[in-house]
Amino acid sequence: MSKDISSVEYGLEKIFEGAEDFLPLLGTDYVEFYVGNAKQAAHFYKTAFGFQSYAYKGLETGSRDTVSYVLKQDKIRLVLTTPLNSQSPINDHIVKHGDGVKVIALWVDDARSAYEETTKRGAKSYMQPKVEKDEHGEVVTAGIYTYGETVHLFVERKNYKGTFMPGFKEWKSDYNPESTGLKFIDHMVGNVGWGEMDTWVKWYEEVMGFVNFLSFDDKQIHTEYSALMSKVMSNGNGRIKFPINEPAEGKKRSQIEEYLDFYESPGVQHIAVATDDIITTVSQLKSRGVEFLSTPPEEYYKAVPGRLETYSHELREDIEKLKSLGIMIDADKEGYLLQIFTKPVQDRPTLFFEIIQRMGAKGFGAGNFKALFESIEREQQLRGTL
Ligand code: TYF
Ligand code: FE
Repeated sequence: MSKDISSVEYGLEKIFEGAEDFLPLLGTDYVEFYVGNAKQAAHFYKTAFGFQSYAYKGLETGSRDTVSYVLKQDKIRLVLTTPLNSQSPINDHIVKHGDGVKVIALWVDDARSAYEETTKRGAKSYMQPKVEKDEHGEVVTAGIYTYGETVHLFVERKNYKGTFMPGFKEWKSDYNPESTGLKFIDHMVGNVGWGEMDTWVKWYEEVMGFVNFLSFDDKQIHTEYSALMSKVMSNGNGRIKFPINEPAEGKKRSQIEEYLDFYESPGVQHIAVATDDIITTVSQLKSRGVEFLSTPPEEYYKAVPGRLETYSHELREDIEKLKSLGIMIDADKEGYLLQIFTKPVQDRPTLFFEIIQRMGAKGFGAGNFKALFESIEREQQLRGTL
């Protein structure tokens, strides 16, 4: 039941009217990265992105095999994990994929039920329900595999009052760079292999009870050189949105193929984080050394006023300011959105971040796709991977 951008009915409540949601999700609980050096990665996310120290587990807390740093910014929690010896299976993940996202943790009221409902619909188990306790209460977690080696962990914390989870201690630091205004995770995108997109669309529909509420085919998403397809999956209350990309045939190697080659499997391509003041956020990120894709050309910005007029939306921000920062603008029936993309945040050209400010729009910036992909291709050109 995929819909075209121009005809889509965004009201998810309507799609779900009358239907029982067998997997009620309260939001994204956290995102866990497996990295080669969590201590240094934590410093990067604090210094460059404005995350705050939140929780820690490692040798000092009795964790002999792994160390994890939990960082927080408003509703966003990132966990950075590194193995402490060669025995940990996390090493294999890092050897194969480089640094990347292992866990997309979803906040639920009942982790046992989430595990049961999804595994009985065909999900491959990653971890059976596990109860962890300390003096602050208990957390129940359970996990299933999604694309590649990526995992969805269900986290039930309604009976927990401590910091993050049992096993972690509060992480107090004397070094506390200011927030950059990042608020919550808007969506997380997965890249899957040739011909696999519809398999995963079906998987999210059947196993997770999601709906495919937007689709972009290779006719909409292409440049002179490359193409891709994308379908957006959403849960019932619209809080969780997972677009899924698949490469498509083009004259040259698409960014999705480049990702698959370097991640050596399907995996998380980008994490989109929301701000309510993208000009301040992006100015801050840039001044702290976060690298963004190159600015769209002059003609791109010339076309923006017309795009907004089509839907009679008035741009509240100064377009010159947006242009000087390289922020892109797209509009749909409901409103407009502002977005910009970082370069990959590790040496392999795999994971990157998107900064997004929604001014009513519920789309994903389809009007920006061409400019964005051309910008990505300029990077691919430099890497010799186009
Ligand atoms: O999430 C999205 O759909 C937008 C656009 O490889 C996008 O952020 C789509 C595909 C892609 C990069 C960005
Ligand atoms: Fe996105």
